[in-house]
Amino acid sequence: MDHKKGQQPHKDMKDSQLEEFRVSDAGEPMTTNQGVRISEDEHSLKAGARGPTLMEDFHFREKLTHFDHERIPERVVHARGFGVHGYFQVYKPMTKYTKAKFLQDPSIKTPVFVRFSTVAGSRGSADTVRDARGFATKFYTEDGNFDLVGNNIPVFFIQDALKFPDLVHAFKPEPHNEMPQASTAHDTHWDFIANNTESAHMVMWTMSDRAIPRSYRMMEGFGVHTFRFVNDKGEAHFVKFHWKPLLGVHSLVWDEAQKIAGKDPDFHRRDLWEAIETGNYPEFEFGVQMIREDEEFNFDFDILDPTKIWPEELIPVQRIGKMTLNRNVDNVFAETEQAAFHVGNVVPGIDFSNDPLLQGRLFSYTDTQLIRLGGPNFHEIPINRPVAEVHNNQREGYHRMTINRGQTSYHKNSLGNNDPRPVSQLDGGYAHYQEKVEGRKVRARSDSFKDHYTQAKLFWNSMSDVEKQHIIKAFRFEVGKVRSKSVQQQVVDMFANVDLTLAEEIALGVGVTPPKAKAGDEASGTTMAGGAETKASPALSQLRTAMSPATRKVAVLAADGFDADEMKAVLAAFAEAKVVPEVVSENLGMIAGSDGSRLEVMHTFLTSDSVLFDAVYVAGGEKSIAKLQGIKEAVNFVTEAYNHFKTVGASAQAAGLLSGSGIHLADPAATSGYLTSPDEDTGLVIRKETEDAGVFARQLVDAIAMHRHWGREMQMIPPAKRTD
Ligand code: HDD
Repeated sequence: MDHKKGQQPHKDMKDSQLEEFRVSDAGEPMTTNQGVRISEDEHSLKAGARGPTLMEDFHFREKLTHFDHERIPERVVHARGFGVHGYFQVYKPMTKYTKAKFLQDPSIKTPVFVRFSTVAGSRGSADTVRDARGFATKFYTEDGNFDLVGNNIPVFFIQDALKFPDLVHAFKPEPHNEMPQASTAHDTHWDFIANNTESAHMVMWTMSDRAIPRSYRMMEGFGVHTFRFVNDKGEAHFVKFHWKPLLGVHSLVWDEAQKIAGKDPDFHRRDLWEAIETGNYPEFEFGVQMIREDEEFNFDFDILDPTKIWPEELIPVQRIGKMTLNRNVDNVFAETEQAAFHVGNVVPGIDFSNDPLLQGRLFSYTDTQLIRLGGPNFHEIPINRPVAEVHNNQREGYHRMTINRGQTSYHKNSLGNNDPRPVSQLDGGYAHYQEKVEGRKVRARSDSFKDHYTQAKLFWNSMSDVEKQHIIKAFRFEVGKVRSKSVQQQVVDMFANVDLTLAEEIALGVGVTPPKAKAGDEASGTTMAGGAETKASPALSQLRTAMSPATRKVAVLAADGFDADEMKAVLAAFAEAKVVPEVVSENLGMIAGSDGSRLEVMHTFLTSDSVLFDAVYVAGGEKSIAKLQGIKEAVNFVTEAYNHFKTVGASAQAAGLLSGSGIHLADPAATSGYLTSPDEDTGLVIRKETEDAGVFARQLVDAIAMHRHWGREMQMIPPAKRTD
């Protein structure tokens, strides 16, 4: 079970440790929890078939008692989440900076367990709500567990952990009526924001597309806080941790996200589950930004302030390793629900900084597990066990699994040979970094934390026009749902300190007075040196992210009589590019192509929906197209994909169907619809009569790789509102 001394961990080590706890019931007789075989499981024991149930029915009592206790308290935040296994490999030894063993040897595969989550919603809430996403990674290293408990947003709402309960009370459903679920679009949240202006920077991120990711596989992860790397000479560097998805950073659009919440509330977990089941393993590169100890005060932000990023252009992210997620859990409760992450789980070579938010988290995570997992032995639950051996004098408590042998359970002792004994740093003993600290005991915050707007502005300045439009709309939606005019006005006045146009647009949308204050005025808080207000950090825009068609889900709309040659060429191009096609038609079963070949239908227009796909391909073939054109849901399917800026591929034969969807091909006279020519739209891939099916298929794949075709959205925005 636990790995033997001197043996290095490998990626299967956690798996084999879990193996001891796995149970298969296949072919086994049913028993009670005492192992007594059960002969009957449908009728309780009664005095006569219509008589009272008897207390002595031990099977009934046990089954009901267990059922009554099957829930544990959900996480107070991040209640809804999904976990998967994988492994991590470093690219090159990081010995110069850290002695952490899992960051030394590129041949070692360290097992990991990752839990992705939303923050605000209950355990049964929808996946696609607007929210930050948790990105918590447990590395089962040779030196013990290292937990990186981060988010997909690199900053946080508050600077001091003492305010965390207030923040969470404000964004959770309001206490008097428990509404709304999994949403910050309500009065108390925005009242908190307007009265706690340190939140400005993170709010810019939560109102951006980052808060509606397309997939857990397509979002960045951030450790948020400043940590320390410490090498074997005791030298330290400040470090920030990053996860960079190889598929790039991609998002949903807001209308789509809301509809998916109803059509498939499990959208993100299904996406992750299916990707892993089909061998499309999500991959994330591990990045570090490092600052020398003597550079601590060289920046126009305080590196201890968790509401600040270290702009990548200033301090580059070095990619030092890669994580591959390749195994789904066997049982969600046993693994994901019982996983206990703790930002304080560090290994030699990794240490903390004095970030007051981080320091407060060090208390909260163990405390919360005590109530959730019912006692101090939660580290013995299979998913939480380190692969490193555990020896100490801790005994007893609820649900103790280990049977510790021997007479002594204290240190120091003579009766037990003074074992287990602390060891020196050379033997792997953890030694805290010896930072010199002095000060008065004060309840105060450093002046260097008082700039609340410069980086919020940096974020805004770094957005493309289309991203800015999304932010404006998100604010209008969220603040538009606030009932208090006073709170709405406060929000508008607050964000005037970030950008005046942004604030004016919000004011217009929610019907309050446009702000008078200008960004950069006194009211905007202390502006730090460096004139950062006008700067941009290009790395913050999603438009610069990696583009790939791989694992994109495409709805193939087809009916009997589809063009078999075209279909063959398209499916071959999809397979080569790892695009995932799924056939949608009127009924389940098989459909026949022009050459009699048969294709299985995976979804109908009732069981599926346009919002669940990344793109649509309307198969060629006059008969098939004519059939689809007569189905209202099929026409709507295409309309919606188009309106969500997705790739739409079709043959020119489908002009009638497309026109019903508001897409008019090469018809300069068209007055409705958004585009008149496919040439203007990178996402409209139309196969002309004579065009080779293979060429068409490759163009389709290229368009799918682009993810969205924002030119279409900019055309949809009335000219007066366009910022270009
Ligand atoms: Fe937290 C859970 C991330 C601030 C207290 N947090 C939790 C999880 C993630 C984060 C990803 C879910 C872990 C899992 O999947 O089980 N939290 C963050 C980040 C923060 C942050 C990135 C700011 C940088 N958290 C934070 C503060 C406190 C907490 C300031 C309290 C002082 N967080 C908790 C908690 C949770 C938690 C109450 C709830 C369930 C749990 O810990 O296990 O202790």
